[in-house]
Amino acid sequence: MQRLTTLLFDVDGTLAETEETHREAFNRAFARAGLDWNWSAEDYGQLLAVTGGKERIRHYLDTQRPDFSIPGNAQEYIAGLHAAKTEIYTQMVAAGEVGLRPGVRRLLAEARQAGLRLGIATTTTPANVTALLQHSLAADAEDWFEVIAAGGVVPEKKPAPDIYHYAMREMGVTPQECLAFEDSENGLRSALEAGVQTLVTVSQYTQGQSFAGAALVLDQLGEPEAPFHVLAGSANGHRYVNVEQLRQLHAEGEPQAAP
Ligand code: XBP
Ligand code: MG
Repeated sequence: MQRLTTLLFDVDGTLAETEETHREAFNRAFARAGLDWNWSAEDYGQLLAVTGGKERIRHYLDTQRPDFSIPGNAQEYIAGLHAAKTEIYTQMVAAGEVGLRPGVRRLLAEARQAGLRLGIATTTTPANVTALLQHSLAADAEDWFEVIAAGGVVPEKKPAPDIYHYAMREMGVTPQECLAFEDSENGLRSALEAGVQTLVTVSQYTQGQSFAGAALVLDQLGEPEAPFHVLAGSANGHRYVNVEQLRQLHAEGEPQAAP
C-alpha cells in the first residue's frame, strides 16, 4: 500500500450540511418561475437518489409531472430553472446560512500542516463550491485545494467514478495514495469504483443508506471535546478524525470492491 499523500473531499453533506439549503433554493426558483412545485423534505430525500440538480429536475418532471408541458426546449428550460436555483443558493450561502460540519475546519488545517495534498470531488455546481469555501471556510480557501472537480466537468456524475478519476488525473496521484471523504451511498460507490479507500460521515439525508465497502463509517468527523460515534469499522481508539488516525486507517486497508 502506498503512503497516504492526498485527501479527496466530497462537498454536499460532507464539508457541510447543505441539502436543506439546496432544497429551499430549488423551491424558491420554482416559485420565481411561477410554478406550483414544492419539494418537501420527504420528496427531496427521494429525489437525492439522482445526483446533479438539472438531472434531479428532469427526473422529477419525468416521474411526477408527466402532465407538465415544458415551454420550448426542455434542456434549456431546465437549465434556466437550475441557473436561477444556483443564484439563489449561492446568495444564501454568502449570507452565512450554511456552516461547516464538526471537525472539517480543524481536519483541513491539520492536514495542510502535515503536508497532505487536498482535492475536491463533487457533483455540485462549481459556483456552489466557491461560495461555500469562501463564505463558510476562508476567503482564500479555494487555494487550499489543488483541484476542485465539480459538476459537469465529467460526462457521468456520481455514482459513476468519473469525478474521482478526473480529480486524481489533475493531481497526478494514484488511488492507492488517496483517501476519500463522502456522506452518501452514491458518493461512496463513486470513490470505491475509482479504487479510493473511503471514510463516510453520514449526513441528515443519508441516514440508513448502505455504506458497504467504506473503510470507516462515522456520524461526524468529531472534535476533541465532542467525539464522533463509530457506526461501522474501527477508529483504533481515536475519538475524532485526525491525521494520525487517517494514516493508520489508510495503512490498514485496500479499498473493498463495491458490492
Ligand atoms: C450533491 C449533489 C448535488 C446537490 C445540488 O453533490 O448531488 O446535485 O444536491 O447541487 P455532492 P446542484 O454530494 O457530490 O457534493 O444543484 O448544483 O447539482
Ligand atoms: Mg455528498
